[in-house]
Amino acid sequence: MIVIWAVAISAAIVGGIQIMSFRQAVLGNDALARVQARWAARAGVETMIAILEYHTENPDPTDALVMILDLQDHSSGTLETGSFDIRHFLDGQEFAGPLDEHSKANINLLSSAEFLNIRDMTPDVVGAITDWRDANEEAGMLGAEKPFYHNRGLSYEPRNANFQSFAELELVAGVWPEYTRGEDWNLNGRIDSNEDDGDQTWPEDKPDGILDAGWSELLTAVSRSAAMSPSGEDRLLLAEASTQDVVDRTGITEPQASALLAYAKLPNARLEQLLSVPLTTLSQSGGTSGAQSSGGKSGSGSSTAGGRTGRSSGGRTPTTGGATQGGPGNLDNAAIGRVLNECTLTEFKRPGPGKININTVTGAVLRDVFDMNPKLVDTILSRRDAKPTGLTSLAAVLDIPGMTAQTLAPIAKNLDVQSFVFTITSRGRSFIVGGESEMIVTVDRSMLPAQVLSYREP
Ligand SMILES: [Ca+2]
Ligand SMILES: [Ca+2]
Ligand SMILES: [Ca+2]
Repeated sequence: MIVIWAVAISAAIVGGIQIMSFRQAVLGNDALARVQARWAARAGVETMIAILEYHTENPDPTDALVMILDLQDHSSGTLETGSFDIRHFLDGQEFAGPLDEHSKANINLLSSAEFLNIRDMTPDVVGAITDWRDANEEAGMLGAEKPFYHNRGLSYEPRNANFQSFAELELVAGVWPEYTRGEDWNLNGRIDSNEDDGDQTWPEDKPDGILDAGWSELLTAVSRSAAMSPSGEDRLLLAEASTQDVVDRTGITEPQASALLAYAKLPNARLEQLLSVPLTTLSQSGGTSGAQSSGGKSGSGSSTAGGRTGRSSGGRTPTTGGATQGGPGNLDNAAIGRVLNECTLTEFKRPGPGKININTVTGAVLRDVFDMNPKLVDTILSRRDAKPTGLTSLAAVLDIPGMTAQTLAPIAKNLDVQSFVFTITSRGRSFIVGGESEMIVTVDRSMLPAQVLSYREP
């Protein structure tokens, strides 16, 4: 009897231990899968950062796309225990690689008129955004400053400085997440299962395999300016440069360089003006505001053909009305491009809001923020995409048929040909079933080592 009992009890104990260790093994397996997935995602992030840093150290001013393509080519990878992939959605299309924040317009740079072009933006929301951003405490006609938020029992008030993140926009009076996020409810720039299943789960979405991410597709707060030019050097500050410095840096002639320096001394000089007004006209506008504005008008008012001839004949005989014999001669498009890329009028102190990269900007931004003609936008994008090296300067945009100096001039101050800040949304998977992990990391590559601006794991 005792023996039988002993056997029965031992059997029960062994059975119990077996169940327990099986459960622990499952738990251990889950934990292992999670750890492996997380490190796989991290491997993706590190790969992207290494590529961004490589191109900061080895810039190629003759190829505006080389870094973007390099990021794309390494956007997925396999490790011993898992894999990663990095993708993002923009303007109805999924792209491999990290998101270029410079493909969007920076909230901190847009004018009220540009904000109003965006769908679902109303004048009161634009007023509140402006008040949030400006340093003063005076509410605009339709705006909202501190008292507005206090009277509604909110525990926060406007920053009165630049937006630090896109999500901060949702704190502004009258802004709803439905507008800012659209279907991208977790703001990761990627389509998640709950964002593509209709109203089965929150949020409501159109289950069409396309991510419509509302304003977050158009706007960013984290693109940054940098001192770095496409050639990798700090931009040349014209206020402190000699004629020889300008010649060495841009390859323009000495008379052209001194004309450029003369123009740079004028109080309301802007380098983008070179895109629409010949250098001879600009440098001879003599600093009197009247002469300058008439110079601007005659430049941008002349027919496209006239303007183009004026520039492209540069270097030979100046044909512009005001040019005197032996004048500097106008710059051709390539020279204008080098001046815009390599020179600056303002000393770089710290990173401010970044410009849009014409090489990665989406059609949606050009159409819906800058109100550009959709046909022209299609032409710009198809021409750009057909160029294996992309657009290496803003002047190259002028070579696109249908693009005129008048169309480009008003938005040129927002445009550039390079990008510094990227958001890497890396999804890691373990080879053990069920292990998945995501990391969203925003990186600024304008300094070495690259700087991580934000990091989250949703
Ligand atoms: Ca304010
Ligand atoms: Ca998402
Ligand atoms: Ca849903």
